[in-house]
Amino acid sequence: MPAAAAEKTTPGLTAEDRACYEADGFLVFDDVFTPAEVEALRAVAESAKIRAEHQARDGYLEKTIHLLGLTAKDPAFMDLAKDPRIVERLKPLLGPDIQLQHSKLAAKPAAKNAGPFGWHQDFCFFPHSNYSLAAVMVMLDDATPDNGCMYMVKGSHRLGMLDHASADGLFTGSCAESRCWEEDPSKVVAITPRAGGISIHHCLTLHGSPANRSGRPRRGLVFQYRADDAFQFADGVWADTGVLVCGQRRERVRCEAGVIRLPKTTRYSGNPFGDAWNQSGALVDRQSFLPERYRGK
Ligand SMILES: O=C(O)CCC(=O)C(=O)O
Repeated sequence: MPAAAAEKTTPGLTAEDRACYEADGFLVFDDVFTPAEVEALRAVAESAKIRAEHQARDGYLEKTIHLLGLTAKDPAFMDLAKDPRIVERLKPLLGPDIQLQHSKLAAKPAAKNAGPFGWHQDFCFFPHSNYSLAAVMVMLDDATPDNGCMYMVKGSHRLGMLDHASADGLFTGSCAESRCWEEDPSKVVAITPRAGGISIHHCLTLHGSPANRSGRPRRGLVFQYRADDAFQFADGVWADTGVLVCGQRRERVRCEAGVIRLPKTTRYSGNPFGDAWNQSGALVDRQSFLPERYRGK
């Protein structure tokens, strides 16, 4: 559907949706995209170029692979990142000015019992000056407990940043505070949108996904969004980091995050805290930030 037509008919969130997000830290919607749209997205995800990149990754048959910079790989993914059916649902949560922080294909392999992904809070990977960040997963396959759907801990977005460090202080990517999902199993919810459905979760919502027991792949397209006034403190920037999906750049930073532990990793050569100080990736025209008379100098 052309973006302008969709915008007229696309709902945002109801008051009930907003109350649920506030209380639980996540939302699930089925039938956001039609079967034909899902089919078209699957075809792109299965294209020779993306398949080759996926298969070039170490352990792709056993591990969940996250192929980052997805919107730069095909315009269909950039269109999806900006689709009003997603963006209108985000505006009540993040405000009118929204950027992409990253995008990825999240592919859990078909091999039996492959690809468990540990409990974590997204924000701890890429801390920002405020918590106005939310991730959207668009399912290309039905998400089920059998194929390693995500699980989320209700209300965990109100726990603040949890410990994700090893004893010697390196960021591990997995939460070390198991009481948060073990203490009260009634708070642990399977997130099961069908293909074409989406989930939206807060950047502090504790989540993870177990191994795939189904023998079939489980693929989702993940878009991490941030409010324009959220300033990134650590981790990488990808080609599409900082791409504006709606509204404007206000060139303001809102600080509410308090004390933040920076994730120190060995992933980046030279800088243990990543290259976030750039704030934007190669797709963003940095000249556009400057007044006209300084551009091209
Ligand atoms: O692909 C998965 O199952 C996990 C995805 C996830 O947790 C994330 O992207 O933060």
